[in-house]
Amino acid sequence: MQKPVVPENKLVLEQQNFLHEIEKGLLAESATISPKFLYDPLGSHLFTAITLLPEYYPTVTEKNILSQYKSEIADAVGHVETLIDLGAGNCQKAESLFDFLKPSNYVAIDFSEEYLEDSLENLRSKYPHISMQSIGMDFSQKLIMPDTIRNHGRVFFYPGSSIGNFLTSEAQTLLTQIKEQAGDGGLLIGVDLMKDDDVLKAAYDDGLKVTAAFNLNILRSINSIIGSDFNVSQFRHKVTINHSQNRVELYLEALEDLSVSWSGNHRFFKKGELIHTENSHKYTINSIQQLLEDAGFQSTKIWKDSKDYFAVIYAN
Ligand code: AVI
Repeated sequence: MQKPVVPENKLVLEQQNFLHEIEKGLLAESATISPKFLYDPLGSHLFTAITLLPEYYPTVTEKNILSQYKSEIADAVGHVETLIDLGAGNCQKAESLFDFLKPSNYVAIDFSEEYLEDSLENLRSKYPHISMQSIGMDFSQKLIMPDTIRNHGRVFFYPGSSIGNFLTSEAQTLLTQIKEQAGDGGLLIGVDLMKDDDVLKAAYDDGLKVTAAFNLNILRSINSIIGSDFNVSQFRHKVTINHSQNRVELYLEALEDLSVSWSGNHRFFKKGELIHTENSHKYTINSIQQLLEDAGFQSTKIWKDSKDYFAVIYAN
């Protein structure tokens, strides 16, 4: 399968935007790297590995909710002309909806297009009656659907509580854009709910250290984008639970005094200094309903697991 052709000047512009964004984060007093850079090809595979860990409850819990309530969900969602999968990754979650939502078209959107096309190639042969399209898009910046996608019967699918990786204001902006783009359709979204610290700690700092590798890999991802010389062995994975913000926070902590350089720039890190790499917000039913309502959604239907760990919501 041929990869979509991206004009070279668009790639150069994208690289330049990323360079500015990364540089700004690295040079800030409290250094940050956007979590979107976690998902280079290796990072995407490491994330898939995380979803298979027994400690990482969100994936399996969401899967069970979708399977247990599939007929209720199908009734609530109704006709699906186009299923639009935000952050599709290996496309497996969307595939599990095909038999009960029965979309005519499937649009997979993700940041890492290379990984996406590989995933879609398998799906096309399994579901020849569904027309499929992949789009490489950083929808954290702006969600724009191509004109070729009919605006009738659009159902957005945003599983895995990925909405939780945005700051509340950013989540609000994205949900508002989804509502605008959904038209007469809606949004099927998975959200992680607030729970005890020990469950969260285990999920984000697993015994096999897969999440540590996923987090540390962001430094390699950054090296390949801006030509920096981060050495992953000089950092460790650190997880904090921020109760005032209702979120799990991921950091990389410098294990020694060190310096990192890239294209004429550099940054010193003192031993113990942190780079903030990710937030994972956890919601209450009220807080997520409020976000959806503020984004313009008028009604919500909610399904949860028996432990109240996770919720799947259809909003329209
Ligand atoms: C993709 N996202 C919802 C995951 C989460 O749980 O916030 C990313 C992740 N980071 C560490 N483990 C999983």
